[in-house]
Amino acid sequence: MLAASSWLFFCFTDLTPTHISWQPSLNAGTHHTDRYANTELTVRRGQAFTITLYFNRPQQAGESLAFVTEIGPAPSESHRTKAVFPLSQRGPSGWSAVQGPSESGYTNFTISSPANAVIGRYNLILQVTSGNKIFSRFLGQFVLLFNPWCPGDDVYMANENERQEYVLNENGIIFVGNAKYIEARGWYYGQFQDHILNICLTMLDLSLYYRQDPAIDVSRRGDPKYVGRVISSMINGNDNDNGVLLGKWQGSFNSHENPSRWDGSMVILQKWRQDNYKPVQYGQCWVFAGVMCTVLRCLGIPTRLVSNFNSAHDVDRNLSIDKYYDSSGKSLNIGKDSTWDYHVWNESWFVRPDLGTSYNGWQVLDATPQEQSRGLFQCGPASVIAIKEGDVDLDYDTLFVYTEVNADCNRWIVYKDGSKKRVYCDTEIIGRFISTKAVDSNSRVDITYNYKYPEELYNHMFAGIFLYPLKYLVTMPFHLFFFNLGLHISYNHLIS
Ligand SMILES: *[C@@H]1O[C@H](CO)[C@@H](O)[C@H](O)[C@H]1NC(C)=O
Ligand SMILES: *[C@@H]1O[C@H](CO)[C@@H](O)[C@H](O)[C@H]1NC(C)=O
Ligand SMILES: *[C@@H]1O[C@H](CO)[C@@H](O)[C@H](O)[C@H]1NC(C)=O
Ligand SMILES: [Ca+2]
Ligand SMILES: [Ca+2]
Ligand SMILES: [Ca+2]
Repeated sequence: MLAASSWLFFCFTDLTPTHISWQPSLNAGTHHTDRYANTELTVRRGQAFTITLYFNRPQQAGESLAFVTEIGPAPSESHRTKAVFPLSQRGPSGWSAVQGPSESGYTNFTISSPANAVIGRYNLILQVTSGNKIFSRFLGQFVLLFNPWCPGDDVYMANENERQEYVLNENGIIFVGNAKYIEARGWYYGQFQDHILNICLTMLDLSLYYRQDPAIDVSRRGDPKYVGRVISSMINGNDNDNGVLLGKWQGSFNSHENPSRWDGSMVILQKWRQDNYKPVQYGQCWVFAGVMCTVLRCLGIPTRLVSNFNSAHDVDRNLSIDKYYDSSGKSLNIGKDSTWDYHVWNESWFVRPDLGTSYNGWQVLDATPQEQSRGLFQCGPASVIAIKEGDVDLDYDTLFVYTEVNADCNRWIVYKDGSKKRVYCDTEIIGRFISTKAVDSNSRVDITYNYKYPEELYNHMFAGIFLYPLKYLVTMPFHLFFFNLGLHISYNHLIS
């Protein structure tokens, strides 16, 4: 903003930019953002980009330049949502700018952001200091994204083929069906198509997290764990948060779309926007997952879909799917546990400084509204390594995902006097053929071993003790521990 007292003076003599070139093709190429449909500069954090400024006259001695970046409704240096950085000095903010040689009225500037910068849409401002006068000129807006190509970024992924697949591929395969017959379904993510980037940024601003405290919410958007959790709450319309999709699992869909008819995320996200951010009807797990994958890839977080067959939904969280029958074998409608033929979630790739380096790598984010977590329908990120090692008390929702892939299935007979007896326990049926699409091809890769040790190991008494979630032993009721370890008697003839 121009100081009022100096405007006349400014018009004729103050150094002022008359035109800016964002160098779109140069920057988009080096930042792997050339496929986004939006026209404003879109770059990734932790990497330099170049802009060109044309000035009304050459710079004179005694004049100095600085840039200012601002994001969110209340930018502040303490929240790292504002940075002021003079040329050629890397300040505490981690932002910096270097000036190139001037030539016929224009100058190139190379601007670098820190690898942990908040992502989203920034204002860029030029600050000119001349003697004791400072004035600012708004240059325009640019979008900053996560950067899997940058080793300092939490979402860094070392392998170029994996980055091409998990960040840049707009087409995917979702594995559905059941454990005996796995089918592949095509899915169009379309993360670079018209409006999608803006829709994803709007999604962040509609979340309950933002509405509660916009300044704090924006300040946390440099953290992929946080962004992933917010997005997982926003893919479902539960909790009245204007989320993208409402789920429906039975009955008729009336005039709304049958979840099996969708074949991509782009149409759903565009419909959500056209309907003024009213949840789109209807989704089921693979639709929730597909849309989430689009949003996360669009924001630059490497993400893939994972299908789990015979997926458990353990409502009371005691690691057991309990089904009840009367003495004649009729199924009784008690207990809320259930098993899905398959369930689909996302894995995103980032580090877990909050848990320790051994939990870095793939993280489960599940956007299907199954259970509330800390008051909202959201799930994850849960470290896949933590799930395999049984570190079920770690953030976020690790116990829930552990049971999805490794609960036991117990059947009970309930007698007339109300007493019940367990007649069947299957420790292997839950969590089979955990699948994802291969990098570079449409084939299925079985990643069950990422989530669990071979079932035989769990079933062997001694190996069972060794592998049993150590942390869980501390919090698990004593009787349940023995129940799970000692009583792995199968009554296979009862399998229907
Ligand atoms: C400014 O940058 C553009 C794009 O990289 C380049 O073509 C041009 O030569 C640069 N000009 C100067 C004076 O460095
Ligand atoms: C994947 O994550 C996104 C974002 O949280 C979510 O919308 C989507 O539903 C998830 N997909 C699955 C299968 O859980
Ligand atoms: C799990 O909890 C339910 C409900 O509290 C209970 O009926 C069931 O017996 C428990 N399962 C096991 C294996 O203890
Ligand atoms: Ca929601
Ligand atoms: Ca249970
Ligand atoms: Ca098991």
